[in-house]
Amino acid sequence: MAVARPIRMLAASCIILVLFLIFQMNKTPALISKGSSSSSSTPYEGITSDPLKDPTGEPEGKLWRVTDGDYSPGNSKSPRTNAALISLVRNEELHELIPTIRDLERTWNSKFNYPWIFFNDQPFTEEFKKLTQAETKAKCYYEQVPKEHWEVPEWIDMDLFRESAQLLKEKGIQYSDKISYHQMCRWNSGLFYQHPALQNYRYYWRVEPKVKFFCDVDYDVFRYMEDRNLTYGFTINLFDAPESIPSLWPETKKFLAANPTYLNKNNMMNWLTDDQLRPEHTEAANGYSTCHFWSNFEIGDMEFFRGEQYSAYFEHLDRAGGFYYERWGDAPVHSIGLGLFADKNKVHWFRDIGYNHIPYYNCPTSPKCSGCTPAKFYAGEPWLAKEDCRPSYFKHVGTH
Ligand SMILES: Nc1nc2c(ncn2[C@@H]2O[C@H](COP(=O)(O)OP(=O)(O)O)[C@@H](O)[C@H]2O)c(=O)[nH]1
Ligand SMILES: [Mg+2]
Repeated sequence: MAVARPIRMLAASCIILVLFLIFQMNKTPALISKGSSSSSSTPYEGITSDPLKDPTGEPEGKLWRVTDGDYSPGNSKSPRTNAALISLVRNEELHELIPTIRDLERTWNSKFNYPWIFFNDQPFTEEFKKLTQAETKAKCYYEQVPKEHWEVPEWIDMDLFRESAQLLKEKGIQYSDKISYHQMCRWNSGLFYQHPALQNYRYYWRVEPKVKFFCDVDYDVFRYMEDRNLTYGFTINLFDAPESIPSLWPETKKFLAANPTYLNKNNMMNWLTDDQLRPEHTEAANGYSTCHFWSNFEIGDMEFFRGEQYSAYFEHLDRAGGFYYERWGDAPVHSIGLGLFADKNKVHWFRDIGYNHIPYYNCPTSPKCSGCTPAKFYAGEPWLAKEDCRPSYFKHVGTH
């Protein structure tokens, strides 16, 4: 039986519409695009193109280069400032760490020779020490985390921890039942800068095994921080899983109510509480957008973390128990601390440092870079694109 023409047209239109929708769902989304808000049909107001598509050069102003002084390792009169490359790592990760050290030495540290300090809750093996030191002319130090910084605090109820961990696991929160992951997050949140081996250092650059660096950086990054009195530098800005931090923002609000003068007048509250880019995230995290500096890369001023505001904030969070009863990460904790107590003009996006920790990238368009695709933000499934919080950061804070 012949199908009437209008029906044929309708069927064809439906097929075209379905194909179009499938294409839209599968295509790689524009990095800086509309908000994923289902409740809002208005475009996300903010930056419309990924700044990494534009050519990236070196930052402006005076930069310290190898030609500005004698950066040989061990030269106490070098222009180096008091800073170190730091890495918390397990002995078993040695072979994932070596290529990372090699990358960072090749692109940067072989020029400036800042010391490396490795941290571990266990003693490092002789093999670990030998193979890491062999990758750099700079001095390497091997430090154990003090027991009292790593152990679960006495006020944590372990039965409650196990129960909560199980619930989080059922919600698909990775590592929620792995106690060492909670210990690591807590240490990175509020204890690393209290380690005796770091007491005489001001700046740190955090490095994790398996991360990659792609671009030659020809200036002393730590002097860059010092000369501009910067507090913190990052490469990637991401959303977090709200289920891992439901009470982090409510606890933060309690802390702020008790300490209203701690809030920096130039804070980043609008970024922390953005409810436009991913409203359902902000709602699920009880008012926090979950946007954070991805802390597997960070270059920071420990004076900020050791300062009155952040120290008191960490103390409050630590007592609240969320490092164990939930799975608070050091990334949201550092980020909220910075967003509230630091001056937003003292936080810097190191757009020129090509970086990858699986699965996200910071890959600038620059002849100094190789091995990554310029402006490609992630590798893997297309849904990863929506974890990008840079549009919100650029909108509320800027691209500096
Ligand atoms: N020494 C030590 N390092 C750890 C432990 N757990 C994690 N780390 C380190 O902490 C960092 C973050 O851990 P990782 O497994 O990469 O977490 P992810 O990046 O969130 O998947 C890495 O540098 C790890 O080497 C631990 O129990 N002991
Ligand atoms: Mg990692």
